[in-house]
Amino acid sequence: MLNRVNAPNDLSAFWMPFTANRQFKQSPRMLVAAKDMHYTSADGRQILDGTAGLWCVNAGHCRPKIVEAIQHQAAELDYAPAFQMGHPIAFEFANRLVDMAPDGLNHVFFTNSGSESVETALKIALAYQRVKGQGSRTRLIGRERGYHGVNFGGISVGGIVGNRKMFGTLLTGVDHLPHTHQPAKNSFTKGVPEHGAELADELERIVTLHDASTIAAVIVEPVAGSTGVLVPPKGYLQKLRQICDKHGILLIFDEVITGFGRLGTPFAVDYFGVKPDIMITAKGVTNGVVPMGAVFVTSEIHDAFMNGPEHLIEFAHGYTYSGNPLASAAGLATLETYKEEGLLTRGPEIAPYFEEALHSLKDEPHVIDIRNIGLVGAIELDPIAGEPTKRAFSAFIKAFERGALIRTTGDIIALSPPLIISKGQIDELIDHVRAVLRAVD
Ligand code: PXG
Ligand code: PLP
Repeated sequence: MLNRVNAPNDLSAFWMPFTANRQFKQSPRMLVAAKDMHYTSADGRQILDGTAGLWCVNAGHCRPKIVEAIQHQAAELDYAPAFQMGHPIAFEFANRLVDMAPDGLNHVFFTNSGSESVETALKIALAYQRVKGQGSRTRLIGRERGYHGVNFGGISVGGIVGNRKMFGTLLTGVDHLPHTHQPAKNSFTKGVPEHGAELADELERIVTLHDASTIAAVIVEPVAGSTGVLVPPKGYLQKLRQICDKHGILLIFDEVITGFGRLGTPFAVDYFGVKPDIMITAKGVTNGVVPMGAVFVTSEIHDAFMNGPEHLIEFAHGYTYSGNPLASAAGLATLETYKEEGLLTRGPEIAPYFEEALHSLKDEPHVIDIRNIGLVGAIELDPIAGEPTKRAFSAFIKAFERGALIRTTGDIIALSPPLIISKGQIDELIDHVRAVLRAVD
């Protein structure tokens, strides 16, 4: 008997992620097709994609090379076991990724998402300290307003109360740096804010409290994405690096959003000139088309594991789909598309235009701050008294009705369009936002 009590078009079976399910199912917003900068909605409208899907479709939608590569791979080798077996395309993809990654990040561990990449990175950090004979280094330091996905390690080091409070005691031995958002000092800054580098010194305080010999790693997003585009103050990341070096603590950058061109450079590491020991990526690694994540580590970390009897597994970790053939094929074609079109280094050409367009919203109703870097921007709205998030959510709905996909978090509108966006399309996107700001209560 069918375990289904609903009509064929009933929406109730799918418990949607990070969605107001009841609201959505009363008036669904369905996307049925996509091409380049646009989605097609179920009612046949063209929707300008202001968010690259969920910050992942960096090369735009349904790009021919990527589509062909997946079709070909699905027919040639659909799946191969990931443990104790290999298939060439995963190795080829890893080599190409390492070639383009910042110097020194020479090895890649494949996962299926940003969240899995985060868990993988935290486990590598803990295990690395142990194989180096520093097993007392078990603490992990995250940051307030950090987003590191939704699995237990990630929400433990993450700093979003709503994502943590329902789930018990989480990982033990975690502490948090303060976030770097200082609207009183930095509001309406274009690019990197002047004030706040000293917030990195809080790491010294945390080290003094716990002792360096107990701390394995610090994990931060170079630019916090999910909690509203918090750009690090000038000199802040450099300071974190120095303090980590001083105390033998690993530095992990979560580049799930910043990786693959979002800041106008291939990685945030390239933008800020600060190198982590472990770099977490996902999303843009396959243009979001097939789920995949990739965790980059230095040779020093990788080689530390390559000890002991050669028939033994060096690191007890991995996923059924690590290096999946379809994902690897999509990833290779994605890198080719990025390269052919120069998409990962469009910063100098397009970011200043985006910045000016975004900041032209400064005097529109409800706007209390605007922040930007590369091709990501945030417009923070004054919340409706007693009803936080409502104003931004209604802006989101109105934008969709007008023909633009934007993203909101709290009362912040975040824009992160595909990197193929033209100047005309930037104007169009900003015009939609302007009209929406004028229309919302
Ligand atoms: N780390 C960071 C820095 C992220 O931004 C993850 C980890 C988790 O990735 P997965 O693939 O497991 O979702 C993310 C994901 C939004 C939004 O609009 C942000 C993310 C995902 C969905 C929506 O803020 N970031
Ligand atoms: N749960 C069970 C019962 C499994 O057998 C496996 C993998 O074999 C997993 C979870 C993990 O799945 P994945 O490797 O896709 O993360």
